[in-house]
Amino acid sequence: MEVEQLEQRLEQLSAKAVDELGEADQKEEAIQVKNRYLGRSGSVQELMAALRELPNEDKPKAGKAINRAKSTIEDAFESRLEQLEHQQLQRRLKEETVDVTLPARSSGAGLGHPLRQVERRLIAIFEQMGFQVAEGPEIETDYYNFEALNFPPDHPARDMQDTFVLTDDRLLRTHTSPVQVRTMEAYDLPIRIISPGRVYRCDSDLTHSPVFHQIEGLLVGEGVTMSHLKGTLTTFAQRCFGEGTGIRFRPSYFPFTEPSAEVDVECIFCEGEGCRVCSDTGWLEILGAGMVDPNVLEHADIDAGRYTGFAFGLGVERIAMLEQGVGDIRRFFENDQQFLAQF
Ligand code: FA5
Repeated sequence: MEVEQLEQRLEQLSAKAVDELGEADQKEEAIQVKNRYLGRSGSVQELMAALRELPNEDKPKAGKAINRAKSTIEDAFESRLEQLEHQQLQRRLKEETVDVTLPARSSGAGLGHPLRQVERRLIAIFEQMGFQVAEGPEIETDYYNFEALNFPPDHPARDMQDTFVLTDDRLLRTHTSPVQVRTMEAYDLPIRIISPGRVYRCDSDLTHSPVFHQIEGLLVGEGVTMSHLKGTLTTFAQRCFGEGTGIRFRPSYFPFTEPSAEVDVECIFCEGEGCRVCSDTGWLEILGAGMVDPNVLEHADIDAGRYTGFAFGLGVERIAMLEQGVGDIRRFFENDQQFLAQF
């Protein structure tokens, strides 16, 4: 090949490369075009072989022509890349335009869960009466959940609460009453505590949930009587449901209290007249209570001849359902935003 021919060929190649680069509309495509011309086995590189065969006096001229072709293609490549990047940026800016004049989207203020709201209010009422909050574990031993509360092994009273058993000795507590024993063991008398918390039972229908919340109350000291229990619960009912709300005690049975009672409040919907909610009785059951059984005091090494106490346990969901007119307890645990946003 003559040097002039080589020069001409290089001119053609670089003009073609510049055209092809101009048409590449992806960065990858432009890189491929560049490699096709300038890569190790690219078209320009191939002409190096022809250069070697030229007479020595023509080589500088041919060398210059090759360098010219290379830099033309390099420059075209660089400027195409710049263009493509600019185009891409423009496209993104267009797609991601933020209209700062639009009104802000409101995310809504967060609120406590309805059960938590009720629980906080109940706790506050008892705190105003001088009760302190105590806590206990949700995974309990058989001893604290049953035995120390005067449920002997194999006693039928254990069937009053369907228990989730974990191992021979561990279970999910079925009530907050184990905190009574734990507190009596840990603190000096007199004791005046409430213990709010989650409890578990194998139980599920409109008014029963496998996980629910109770608030336990315990007061132990000298000269504590049933009338103190009645006065405390009457004050609680009036602060919770309104002045003048009456309560009544119905005889009941719990292994850890003697005597025991179920406590009803006057129906807050019909004020005792009788309605659908209270099944025409005029009363709604809200808690279990009683005088701490001497056997329970003895389990905690308390002299039952000298000290007495009362205890009560209420269901938080039951009160929330009453106050908020919720007919199905399971609604509280479904985390349905529409349901929760009502409270
Ligand atoms: C008890 O759990 C006793 N520990 C209460 C107690 C404490 C009595 C201290 C005496 C002294 P009971 O099983 O009745 O008692 O439950 C108390 C309250 O928990 C019930 O009145 C009810 O409001 C609520 N409750 C019981 N089971 C469920 C359930 N599966 N779902 C929702 N609430 C429940």
